[in-house]
Amino acid sequence: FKVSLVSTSPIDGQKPGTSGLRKKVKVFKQPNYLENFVQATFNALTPEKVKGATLVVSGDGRYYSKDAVQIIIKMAAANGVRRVWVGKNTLLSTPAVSAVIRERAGADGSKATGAFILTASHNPGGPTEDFGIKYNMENGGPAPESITDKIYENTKTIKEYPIAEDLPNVDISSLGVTSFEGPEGKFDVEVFDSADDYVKLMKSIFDFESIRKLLSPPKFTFCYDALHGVAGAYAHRIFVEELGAQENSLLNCTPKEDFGGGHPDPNLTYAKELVARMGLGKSETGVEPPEFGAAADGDADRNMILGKRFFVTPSDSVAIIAANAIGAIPYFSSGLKGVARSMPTSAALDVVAKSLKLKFFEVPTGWKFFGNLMDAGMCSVCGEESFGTGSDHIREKDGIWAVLAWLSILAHKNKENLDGNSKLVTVEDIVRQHWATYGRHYYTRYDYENVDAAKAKELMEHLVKLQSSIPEVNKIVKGICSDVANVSSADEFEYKDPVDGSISKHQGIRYLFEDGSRLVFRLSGTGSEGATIRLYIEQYEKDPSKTGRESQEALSPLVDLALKLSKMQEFTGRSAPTVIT
Ligand code: VG1
Ligand code: CO
Repeated sequence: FKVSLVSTSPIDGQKPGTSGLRKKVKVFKQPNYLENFVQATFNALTPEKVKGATLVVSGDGRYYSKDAVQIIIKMAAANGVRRVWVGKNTLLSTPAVSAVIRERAGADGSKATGAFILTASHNPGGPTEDFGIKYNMENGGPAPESITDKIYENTKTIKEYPIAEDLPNVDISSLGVTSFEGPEGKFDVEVFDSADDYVKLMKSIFDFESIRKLLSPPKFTFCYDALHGVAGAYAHRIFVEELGAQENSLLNCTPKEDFGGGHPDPNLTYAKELVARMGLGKSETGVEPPEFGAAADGDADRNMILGKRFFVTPSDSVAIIAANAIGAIPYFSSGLKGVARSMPTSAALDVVAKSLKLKFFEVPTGWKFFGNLMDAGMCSVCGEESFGTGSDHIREKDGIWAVLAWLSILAHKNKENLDGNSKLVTVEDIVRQHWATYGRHYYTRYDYENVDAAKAKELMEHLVKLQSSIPEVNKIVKGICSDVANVSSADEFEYKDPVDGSISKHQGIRYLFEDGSRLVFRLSGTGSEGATIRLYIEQYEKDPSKTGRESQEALSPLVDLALKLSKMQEFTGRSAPTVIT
């Protein structure tokens, strides 16, 4: 192939957010839009990460991925990349990409040094919906802010990019290597199985035999909903072939470019079919719900865990996994190096860390902050309130890993109960037992999506201004509601990375109360249009006789306070949030 230089000019708005660049497909389809971002990324990397390097390019298979992968292949070739690895049909979950970077070796021993992940995660897909792209580094984790800042700077000055225009499109639907000869030598594109490396890794972490026993009929029943995302490319292999689950326990497990028209976000609002099956819908289906249910988002890094007629709050999920990991999961048999959560995630994990005397870290929202801790051997298990849970087996959150972690805990607790008439320990039993031991963190998140960006900014500025006088805040608080505790401090969260000393400012507005309750306000960094305001509300209850309340009811005084304190309706014109989780 030949290399041609195409001249281009900067395009506004290519700043990577919490997890890469996410825009409407029609924005990505503008001339040079994708190309500029890809070249800005190549230019932000050190030369040895490009020239002669091996790169992974794949994602959740959403609409436009098949075009994007061919463009990136042609640009990689022109930039002197030696090999591009593509999952069959461009399918690789985000955790699988991380695993492939860390674990996979080519026939000649070659290893990947980075990846372009093509996904907009839980955002809908299709011609009128979202596409996205992000870059992951040699450790398998998202590029740190130092790199994403450089990428953004490069998008503002870009003048040209090289591309191998005459390189034929590669058939990404069949496995194998296609070799080309360019001005700088050989260039290979290898299409490989999307699941092999990931399945191998999962088998090295968990005791598949004990989970298989749990899943064998008739006692324990199971259900998994991939919401037509890329998790479907793994679910059949892992749950049915390896672990013996019934075929009909899989819902929406065929990956689709538009996620079947749905919103591939695993929560009680969007995972409707699973919610109904688990007995959490508005009306009962008449069929006894399974003991365990779970769902994933588009790129399979998120998870929702459900028991029979029971929802597990993600902040509790990571705390429960941390509290039970050591006996139940072989990977952790020698202990946990430490645990971490994102700032808005509830403090349920903090209580476990304290009681088990584990190192503990609180980081800004977004998985990239956990990676440094893990690379330094300081953290084994971590999680976010946004249905993200994971461990140091890779450098991304991992939806299927979380399901296998829960199944391992259930298998461990039910070792003696699978035969005969003894009662099973259920998901609900495990959660209630956890609350009895550690206390309960009532938790909810309100999202106001697609709010006018200027108004959202004003609301945030109003909340920051209020923070300058705590006595003034408490006067307002008492005027709104007399039975909440006093605000003890308020700030904007700032994080100093304990490994590299880098500082991230303005990571969310916090109001902290004397009884441990918290209100947190942030603007989303993953939307593609307007602004999304996230409001996180948390209240700690230590008294075991009071941990069984309905969460929205328990939190209603704090919710009311948060809405009035922030003047939510006044600024946004919204009387209710778009989604409550
Ligand atoms: C959201 C979540 C955050 C998560 C991020 C990426 O970010 O709040 O916890 O890490 O999405 O997840 P934001 O900035 O919109 O609040 V995913 O599954 O979209 O890669
Ligand atoms: Co995701």
